[in-house]
Amino acid sequence: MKKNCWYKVTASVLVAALLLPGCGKAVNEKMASELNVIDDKYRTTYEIFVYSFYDSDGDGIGDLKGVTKKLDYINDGDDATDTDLGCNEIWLMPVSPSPTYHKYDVTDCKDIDPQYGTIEDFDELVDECHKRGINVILDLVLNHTSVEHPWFKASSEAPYNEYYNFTTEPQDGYEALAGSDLYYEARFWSGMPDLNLDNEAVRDEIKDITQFWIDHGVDGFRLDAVSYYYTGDDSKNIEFLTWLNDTVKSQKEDAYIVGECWTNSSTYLKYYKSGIDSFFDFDFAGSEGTIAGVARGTSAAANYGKALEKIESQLAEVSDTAIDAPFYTNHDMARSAGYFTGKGSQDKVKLAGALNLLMTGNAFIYYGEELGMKGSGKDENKRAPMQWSSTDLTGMCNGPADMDKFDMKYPALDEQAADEYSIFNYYKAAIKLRNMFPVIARGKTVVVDSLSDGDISAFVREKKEESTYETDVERLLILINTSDESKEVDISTDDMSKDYGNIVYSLCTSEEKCEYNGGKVVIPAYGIAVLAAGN
Ligand SMILES: [Ca+2]
Ligand SMILES: [Ca+2]
Ligand SMILES: [Ca+2]
Repeated sequence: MKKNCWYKVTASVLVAALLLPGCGKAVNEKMASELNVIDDKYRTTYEIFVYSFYDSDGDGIGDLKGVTKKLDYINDGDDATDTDLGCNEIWLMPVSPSPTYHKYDVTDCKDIDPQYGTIEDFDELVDECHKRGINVILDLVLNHTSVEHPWFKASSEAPYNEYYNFTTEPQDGYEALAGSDLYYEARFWSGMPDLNLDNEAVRDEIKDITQFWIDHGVDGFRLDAVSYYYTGDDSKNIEFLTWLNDTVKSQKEDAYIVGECWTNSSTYLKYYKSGIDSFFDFDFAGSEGTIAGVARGTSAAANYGKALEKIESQLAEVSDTAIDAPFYTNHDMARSAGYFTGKGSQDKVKLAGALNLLMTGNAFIYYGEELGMKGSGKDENKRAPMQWSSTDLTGMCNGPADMDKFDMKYPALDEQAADEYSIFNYYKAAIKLRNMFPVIARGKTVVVDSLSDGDISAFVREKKEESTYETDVERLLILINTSDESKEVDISTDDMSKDYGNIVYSLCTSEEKCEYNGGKVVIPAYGIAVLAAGN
């Protein structure tokens, strides 16, 4: 391991500099300038529902100019500042014309919904992202269109009669077509007819659509509902995804593609055979996933490390280009504020965020997750307006019309930004940890069994042998305390971990910090200690 200057600074100074914004400014700046942001596909991606993010023109609906205005919040492009979150990719939920607020039923896949702005606004957003080192991936809805799409409206005649799936008999997943004796496939809702993806003309249209957005500068795509392409037929889905991956990569070799295959890992692992870079890791996500279970304490801390080791080895087996796409919550899931109740619930919201951001791969955060926003029940509630401020309502969106009225559990951004122990500042510190050490996103996990138990997850994150990126730190020991009390972990007698005498990062939920003393690491309740070798 090469020596570098900063981690020889004493642990206590580092801890203060990293975790107390505004404290130890000189060291803070030094640390920030040491960020190792690598231009590859192992990013930290911020999912944005444009409708509810930031409204630039006062009509109450978020828009593309609004996202552009708020890019400095996501990443200001300057490694020397850390007022920004530090994400380096955004996923825009659908932005094309649509009759609904959520816009997953598209009427023109090669345009921008007028509620969101114009294609010029889109070009400007992409430019401004790229200036800041932020990649842009766009939601691509290929399973279905809107019933209002001109193709469906013309589907009584050639060639559009073959763009969709019609039958003469009623069957599961089909809807009666008004004014005819036909039924059309519509797996989600009568307003969303499924496309016939076997049709060559439909595939040509898709090729045009991906080329259109690549010409407008996007860096990749998020694929909606891939297991519904051919409902119930994984091999046909994989065949289509292989065609799509080849098509997009021939248009843009380094495009990043992530698919939504809302199943468990035994199914979505198979989909990696298609060559698609990533599939969302649903096993870890949501109120019943691995992350929430470990944070809640209903699952042993040790299970987190074990689950990481397992998914990483399964991914390595199925493909040598597979990149995990961990996430904790998204627009279809209840928000995290409601996952935990009682004592320690805010600590658990924070810890869960870190368990997501400590995973290997391209980690995703859903807008507002970094504030512990609330929202459950109907979908509209999960897509509430971003809480910029509760006093200055500039740019505040109205949110979906059918959203229930409810109060947030935690304060808005301006208040949280000023509180060094807020959920927001914790998330920021967790993203910074991810940016600072390239092995966190790109390495592999090796569990330290002898130190792992119900309360402690202990593992080494190390650079994979075949990896070529440059890093000064090739190995870290990560110790996570998921319990509600301080724990002392004796690493001095364990062969795998005894050489890690240097706390390089301490991610804690309160003013208490991790400490190293003569082979023992003291970790506060819900705290995370990150150690490098040496002392
Ligand atoms: Ca607007
Ligand atoms: Ca910055
Ligand atoms: Ca389908």
